Amino acid sequence: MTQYTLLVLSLAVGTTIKPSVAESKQKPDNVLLVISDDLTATALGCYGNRVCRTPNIDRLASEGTLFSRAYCQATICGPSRASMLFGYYPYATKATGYTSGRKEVGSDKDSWPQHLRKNGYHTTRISKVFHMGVPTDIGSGKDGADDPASWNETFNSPGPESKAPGTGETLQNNPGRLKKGAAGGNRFSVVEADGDDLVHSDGKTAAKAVELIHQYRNTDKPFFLAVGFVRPHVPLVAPRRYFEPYPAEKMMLPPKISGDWDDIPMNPGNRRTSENLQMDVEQQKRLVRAYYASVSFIDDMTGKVLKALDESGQRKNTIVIFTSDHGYHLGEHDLWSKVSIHEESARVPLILSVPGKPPSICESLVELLDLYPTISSLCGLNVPANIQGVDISPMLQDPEHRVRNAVLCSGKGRLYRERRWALLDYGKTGELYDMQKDPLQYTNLYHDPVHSDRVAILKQKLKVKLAEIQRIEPGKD
Ligand SMILES: [Ca+2]
Repeated sequence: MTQYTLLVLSLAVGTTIKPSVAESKQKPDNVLLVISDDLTATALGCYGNRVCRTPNIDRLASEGTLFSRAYCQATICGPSRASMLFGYYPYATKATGYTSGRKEVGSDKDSWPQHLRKNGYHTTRISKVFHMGVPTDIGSGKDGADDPASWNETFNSPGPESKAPGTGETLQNNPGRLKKGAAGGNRFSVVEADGDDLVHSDGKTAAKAVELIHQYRNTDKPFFLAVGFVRPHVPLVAPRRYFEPYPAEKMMLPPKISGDWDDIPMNPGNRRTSENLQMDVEQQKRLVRAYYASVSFIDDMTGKVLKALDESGQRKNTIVIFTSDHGYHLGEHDLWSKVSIHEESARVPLILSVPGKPPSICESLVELLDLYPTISSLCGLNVPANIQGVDISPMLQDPEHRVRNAVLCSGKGRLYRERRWALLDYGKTGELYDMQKDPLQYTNLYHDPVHSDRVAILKQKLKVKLAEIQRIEPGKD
């Protein structure tokens, strides 16, 4: 927990507590949701990364509450976003594919933005909030699996993705680097792009957000503005200047532990490895470099959006949320990408900056599902009784506050993660980690006789949890 201790110290020394919002305010707080795509918390400075440059997100964290144990409910885009936006575990909705979740949830339920919309908010989506295919829907500028009932207005941000002019390369399945240029599609391709931010989807998204934020200053309604960035989802395409701080030869890879794979069961979630992607160490370092460049790009775009909020005078009455739909592996256990339910893939960055609340770090277990009830509560709205998250707003005042003993995440398997123990359940086999002694998950205790009772207890708790949440409760209130 050293990185958190450092951040606590810097918070204690460097910041002051913001004054409370006046009780006589005319309208409820606005809500700005910034959601990145495939962004692992481990890439952010405020979560302890000392190489990747994320000054804007770090500043937001220093002004708000950083949740150090926040988890997604699915380690792939569509189901995670459907879960977060409709307030149900994927086990309840069966929304597990290319979907917004609307079809599975039904027309009588309100999404989170729709709930705000029905209560007087002007709701806006820019780019990928519900699921969109990257790069397919981004290249064509399509809506993806959107939910029109959620929004007053929507804007897409088409971008060239791997067709962007610049220096391209294909990192995966390219031994000997015989293929030149950036291959298209959903794969580890990189473009150090010529031109400025506005060439790209995320540059356009930030510019539209800035324009709207200034425009909303003069409106009577509060706004819910959802800003979706598509980086660092592959292809890793960003303006050239974002690559410059990251020479490939200086990139560090996670330690490669001899025999690390011997106690990890083979399952479909572990399918993207250095071995089957045929990436040598240099290619792995070039991937980390391009990922960091993509993260710095969306950090810069986040900074532009926050600056507009400041300059338009609306920061003091706007709730800001920064998060991602799931995490990502950058070579831990020689794994890459998502789908795995190991820590780096299941944990997400989550920062809430709420007017009147002091900066803090909260280590309580929280889920992305909790955002819907939490923001509803903070906006003074009722919390629909049928949704499955929990209001975590008391944590903003009291970081020791707890609402759950475990989080649940699905991928190829089920993660049941308590504060100390993480059970990765694959049915007949699994993994068990002591997250206090082994936070990087190197020693699987699942088959250790010393822990057989613990495995049985955790599996039983998981079974009870799954039984509790497997259906959508009727009604809205
Ligand atoms: Ca994603």
